[in-house]
Amino acid sequence: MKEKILEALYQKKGSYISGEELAEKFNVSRTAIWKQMNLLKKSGHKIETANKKGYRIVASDEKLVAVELIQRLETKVIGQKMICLDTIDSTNNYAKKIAQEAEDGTVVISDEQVGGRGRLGRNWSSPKGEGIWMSIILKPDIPPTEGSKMTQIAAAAVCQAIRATTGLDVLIKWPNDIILNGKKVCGILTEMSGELNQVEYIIVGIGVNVNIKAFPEEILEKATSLYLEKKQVLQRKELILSILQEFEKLFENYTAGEGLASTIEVCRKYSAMIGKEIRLIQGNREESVLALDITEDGILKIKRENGQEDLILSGEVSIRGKNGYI
Ligand code: BTX
Repeated sequence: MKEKILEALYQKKGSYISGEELAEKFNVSRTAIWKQMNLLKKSGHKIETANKKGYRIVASDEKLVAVELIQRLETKVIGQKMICLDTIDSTNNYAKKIAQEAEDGTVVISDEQVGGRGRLGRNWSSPKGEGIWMSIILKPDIPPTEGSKMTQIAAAAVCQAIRATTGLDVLIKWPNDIILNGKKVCGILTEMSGELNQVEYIIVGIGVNVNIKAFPEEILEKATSLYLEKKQVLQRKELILSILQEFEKLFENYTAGEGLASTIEVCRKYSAMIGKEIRLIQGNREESVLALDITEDGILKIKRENGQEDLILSGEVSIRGKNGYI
């Protein structure tokens, strides 16, 4: 009931809807509507009441609301089912719990993560209301060996979305980071479940530091936010919509049999590494190599100091810039 009323309010796009109309629509009393409005207000929705006019919703960026986002989202599948949470350990964990029953393309977003995860058990700082902490559940008909390509698709999508909505010159640090002025502004964590030759589901976790004002001491040197670089508070909703729309376009190209061509075009164009000397860390071996290219399959091609060329799969290595993070 609450969700349905919320949907009706958002459909009015900020205009008033009377208590009477709502009561009729849902076949309940006006008092019942009034009670539901109070519950909605209590859970953080801004609803204005005016005599004779009724109720209207005041959309704000502070509250991420699934029905509002879905109404504005221009996609066919990605995000058409969406869950917005106030707080959670990790949206990837939540997505995993619901993945088997969830529809393909379901998106889980949380205002805050208290156990946000990076790769290899690392932490991902996810303060309340200041970032986009979301996971996309995918159920593509592909073998698990293709899974890491979803990271490339997500990286290209986030890179294009940030560029389009903010004008900031973000770059992609292969395989899973988006960087801005040499610091990490977004990280991607792709996880998978399946059998040897068939994926059951893939979860693409995306964390974007949007309006973070200050970072914890231990990541101060390597982390930044869009706010800190742009010196302006940005609308998370706009960026969420743009990321999901870009993701769907690139993902559709991939599933339509085009391979990763359009994704790799973006990854190459906005690469933070191609043509640069980087530090390649494999286990406890560390060496300086030249990043040559990203292949059509999303694999990094490098040249070692002895002239030997090699292909590096994501997940095998850590990469640092010659003098620091990148
Ligand atoms: P990663 O392993 O490449 O990066 C993790 C490292 O990044 C940490 O060890 C820390 O040094 C640094 N770090 C931690 N928090 C931040 C931050 N907010 N900004 C910049 N640097 C940071 C990257 O892993 C993958 C991150 C994915 C996060 C998303 S959020 C939604 C989804 N749910 C979830 O639990 N994870 C994903």
